[in-house]
Amino acid sequence: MMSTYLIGDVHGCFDELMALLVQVSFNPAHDRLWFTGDLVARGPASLEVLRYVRSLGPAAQMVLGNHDLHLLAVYAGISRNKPKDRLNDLLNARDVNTLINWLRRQPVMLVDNDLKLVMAHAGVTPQWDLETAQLCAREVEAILSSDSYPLFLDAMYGDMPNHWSPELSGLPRLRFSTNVFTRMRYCFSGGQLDMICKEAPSLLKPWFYLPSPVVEGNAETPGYAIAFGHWASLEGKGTPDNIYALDTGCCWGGELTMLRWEDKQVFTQPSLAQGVAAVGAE
Ligand SMILES: [Mn+2]
Repeated sequence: MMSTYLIGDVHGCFDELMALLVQVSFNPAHDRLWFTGDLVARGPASLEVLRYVRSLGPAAQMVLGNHDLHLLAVYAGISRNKPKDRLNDLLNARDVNTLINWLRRQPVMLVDNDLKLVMAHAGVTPQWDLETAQLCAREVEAILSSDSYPLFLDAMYGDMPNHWSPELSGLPRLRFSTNVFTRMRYCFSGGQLDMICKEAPSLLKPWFYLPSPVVEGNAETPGYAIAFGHWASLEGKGTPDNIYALDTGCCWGGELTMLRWEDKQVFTQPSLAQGVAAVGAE
């Protein structure tokens, strides 16, 4: 029987990923994996993780995270390669060009209409219904997979605009969408994104505490569940029904979490790294 496994931020923790897949006797001929993104950076084996996930072909799907986009920007010469990201093996690999070109063609949002399930690295803003989210995802994916993707990578950093409007266009629109899919944590009560605070001042709420048209559905569209990563300090807890936080900070000495969608059973693999620093925020 086929199973669908949703896996939180791997961040180069290849050994922990393998241990999780052994726990459930993962079989790429029958099962599928959905990754919340941030496959790379911080952990010891980003190169091995990318090679492995790519090698699975249609058995594995992922959404892009902020660290995946950062890797693309480093490779394009737009961002600086920081030693703490531990990307040198990957950047110097003989197949780096293949891996980068594969990575930039991955989506920022996955939708399964049978499972009624949506996945994005950071989440989906409550300012969007499913149709709008899919439109905005396709726009980001189109430019990232095109030849002009360095232009987009150069313009994607920045915190404004922080409020959705269908009138947004061009690079500001792409930047808003990218921030939603890959960086968002808190929103103001009107749904505007706050891109600065990692702690919660009183005016801010986690995005998933605001009513979401995606989760609630409407007369024409049923509600969908949302799975996301990105936010390790949640420790996978505190989200409403039908919203699943899957990043449990493996690269910070926490654990790698995997949710089997069909029966909602959770599998975890503690970090195998020795002497990892205290749990970080990203
Ligand atoms: Mn992450």
